[in-house]
Amino acid sequence: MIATESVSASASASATVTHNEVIKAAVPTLAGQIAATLADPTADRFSDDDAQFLKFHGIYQQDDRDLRKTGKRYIMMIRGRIPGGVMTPAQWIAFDDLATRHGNNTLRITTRQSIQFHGVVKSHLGPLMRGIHDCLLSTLAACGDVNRNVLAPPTPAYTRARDQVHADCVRVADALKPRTRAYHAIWVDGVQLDLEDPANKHFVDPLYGATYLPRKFKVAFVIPPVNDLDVLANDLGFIAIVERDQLLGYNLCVGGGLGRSHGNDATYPRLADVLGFFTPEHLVPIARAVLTIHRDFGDRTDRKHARLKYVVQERGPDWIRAEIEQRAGLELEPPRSYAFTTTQDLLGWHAAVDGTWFLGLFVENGRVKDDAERRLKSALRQVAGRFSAIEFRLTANQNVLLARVPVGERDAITALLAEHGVRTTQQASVLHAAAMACVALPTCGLALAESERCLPGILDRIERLMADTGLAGEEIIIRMTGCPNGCARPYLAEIAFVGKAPGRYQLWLGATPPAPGSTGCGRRW
Ligand code: SRM
Ligand code: SF4
Repeated sequence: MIATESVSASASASATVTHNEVIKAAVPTLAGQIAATLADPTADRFSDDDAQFLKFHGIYQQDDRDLRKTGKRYIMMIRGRIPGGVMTPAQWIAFDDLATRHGNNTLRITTRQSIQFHGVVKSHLGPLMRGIHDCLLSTLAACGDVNRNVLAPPTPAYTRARDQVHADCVRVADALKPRTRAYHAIWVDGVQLDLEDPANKHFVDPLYGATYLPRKFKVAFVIPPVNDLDVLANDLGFIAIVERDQLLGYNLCVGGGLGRSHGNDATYPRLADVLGFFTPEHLVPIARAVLTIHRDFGDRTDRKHARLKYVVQERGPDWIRAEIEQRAGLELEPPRSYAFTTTQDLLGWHAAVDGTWFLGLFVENGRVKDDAERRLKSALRQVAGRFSAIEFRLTANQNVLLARVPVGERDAITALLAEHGVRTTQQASVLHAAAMACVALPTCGLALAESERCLPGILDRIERLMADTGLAGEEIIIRMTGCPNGCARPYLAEIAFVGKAPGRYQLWLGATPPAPGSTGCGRRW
């Protein structure tokens, strides 16, 4: 473990910075001893410091909590970096194969349009990471104190404006990517980073500096009236203002975030402030400005108080607006009007404006797997193999859209899915279709209670209650998390269950759709 004293002089002016700050300052390449441990067949885990560096590479060291009574069995979770959630069929096949060969035979679509592998033991980590690289995707910066996967509207309309918003999402994701060469050295070349090379020896990231951000940073793009990714829950949000298929620019939103801790009222969910409007050419300078404000003003002494939302809350929207304007070299215009009408995905078959079709497929809590009756994993694998010109689009509601489907191939896809027990109409009741649960047990080290594994049964019970009270078929957005960190965005649901202890949950009620004048987050009861 890196000793705090040995690096404190270079770490920071303050002696009270967290250990994460100390190790980042000591190893700005983020290489640590990862390659050495990876090559050591006797080691079943990485050191605690390397586990922190691994996050920047998109990897979490976990243990199977169902097995804890008989000792710790170390496993890894690996999260993809997939801006806007768009994958080719070839990439889907590669991910499917990697999950089968190296993971727990499931793919987990996340609330940020990505895919997670679970249950990967250390000896399988190298081949899995290499496989992701070989299919032209990456996991760099999927976790860690950096910008995370950038969200974009999944609905495939293929209009000029929508394509531009998607391209902007990719542009921002690239601009905010960390530049360390350690990722390539370890996972692609399979070697320890060469620290004799001056470029590595004296490496400091040009955007992030030596100590990266105080905490994670999240960016999302949305196109009203659909807010299918909860844009105001992000550190930085861009609300596209589109008129007659022309992207006029974006309303800039800053300071959202949902994480909190039980019994610590200094931590709270917060919706972003809508600060102003700007035209598209300012996009990257603005994104960099907001990120560097977090870098320079975020709290590096307390990781529970380190998100940008606390800087915005404590210094106020006028301060942050002025700081952004100064850093990006522009004056924001007043926000343009917009309205959100839904947060939900379009399930079933729909026509896109370019004449192609897309199919929204319900994935219960994002878990792509084969059950006895519904063999979704095999079905999607077959679709990807047979229809190589289509597109896979992951949604932030944990579903998948099959897009760019020529009209002539619709029926063949419907039939292939049906063979695997996957319906394209009436896929789920309205309650199940609108709900989300985070991963929680058995993999999440922070879970205090079940979530993904128990929400479906709870929804069934609520549905029976609703039928008894004459409310059958009403859409109510219900979300559940195994702890207060908020990974399934519970504080933005109409009803939320937030785990406190095994079998015990806080009840949060009444979030309203994020919109100007809305009260936003739900309230605890
Ligand atoms: Fe999350 C930590 C899963 C979206 C707030 N989140 C975790 C970890 C990595 C647990 C850990 O640190 O050891 C979870 C891994 C569980 C597992 O076994 O897979 C985890 N978070 C997830 C995912 C997979 C939930 C899901 O069911 O889909 C989502 C992955 C998104 C992605 O692809 O990047 C996920 N996490 C979110 C969101 C929702 C969002 O971003 O829209 C939030 C709330 C928004 C926010 O960031 O404020 C969220 N996750 C957290 C937090 C609280 C951060 C905070 O500010 O306090 C933690 C805890 C932490 O970072 O220390 C956390
Ligand atoms: Fe784990 Fe808590 Fe996130 Fe659920 S909300 S995945 S329990 S950190």
